Amino acid sequence: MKNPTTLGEFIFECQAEYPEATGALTSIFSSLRLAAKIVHREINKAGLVDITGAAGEINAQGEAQQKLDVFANEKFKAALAARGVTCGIASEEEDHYVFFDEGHNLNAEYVVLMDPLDGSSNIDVNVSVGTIFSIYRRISPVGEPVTMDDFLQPGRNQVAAGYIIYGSSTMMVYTTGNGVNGFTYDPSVGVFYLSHPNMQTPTTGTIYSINEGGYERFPAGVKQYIKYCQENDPSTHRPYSSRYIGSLVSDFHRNLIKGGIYMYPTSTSYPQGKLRLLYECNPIAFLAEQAGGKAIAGVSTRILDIKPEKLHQRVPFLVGSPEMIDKVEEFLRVFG
Ligand code: AHM
Ligand code: MG
Repeated sequence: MKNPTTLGEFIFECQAEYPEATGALTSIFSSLRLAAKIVHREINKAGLVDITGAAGEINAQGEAQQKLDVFANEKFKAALAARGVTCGIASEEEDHYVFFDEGHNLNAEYVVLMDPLDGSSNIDVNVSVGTIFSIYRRISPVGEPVTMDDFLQPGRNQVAAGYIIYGSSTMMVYTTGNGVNGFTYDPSVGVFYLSHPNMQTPTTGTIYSINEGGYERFPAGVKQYIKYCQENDPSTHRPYSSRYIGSLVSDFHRNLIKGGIYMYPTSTSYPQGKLRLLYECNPIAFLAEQAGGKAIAGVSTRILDIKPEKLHQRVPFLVGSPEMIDKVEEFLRVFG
């Protein structure tokens, strides 16, 4: 590739199209980019823990080793606080939201919600994990402490959202509501390059992703849809392939590119669903829709229209190629 566009250049060019932009969002992306590089480095040496010491142990330098999800939380939080453009964050790793009350952050307009390291149980076995983020404009007055209402906004209010996938390559994929773009990290130069411009998901696909071990506990409509996926019908390319990594970012990323459906429905084990609305489902739903896909919690329930009631709220989550979401919705409508 000749003169590849870097993530920094891309954001700068996008900002230039909006003369009224303050550059605050650009700074937030710089923070996320920096923390992503640090987490990338740390994840890539995770396999050495048996040599250098596991989480909770003291390493050769006499420092306590942190668990990687805690480490990622601290790095993203610190990077966001340092730029003075974020007034508060909410994170899967924090029970309550965190108010940044120092310096310019007091007058900042944005809040960031994140899952700093989703799927972290996969790290021990060298499987891809991800960071998920979601950015909103605050609704409380600038200069005052953030309030819970700043974080409990419906997903359709998101200004930007994205994820970092720490996979065979590390990538950042994000949207600001104007399409989805993906950037691949070159660790030798420490730069993300635009590798997947204007990502569009296929209107249908041949992959379904669900933890099928829970089959007996799923709603009837989901069970019937799984059976539909498994039926033999060459004219609709069935049976589909079952692919489930157990790492939302990785499962979604694959389906986004290849076409497919990801489901984490309600079950008797998780009556509300397992995944978290604010920092897992909403950002992924925003990306899905921006790429031409759909994301629902159930019949006629668009994820981005749900009014959140609490920070760590769980919801059932079905996301993917639009025709596949329409099909599962039909089954839910008929069988419940
Ligand atoms: P986590 O936030 O505790 O890591 O859980 C979220 C993860 C998702 O990445 C993944 O899709 C799902 O949980 C897997 O759950 P399960 O093991 O029940 O299939
Ligand atoms: Mg998570």
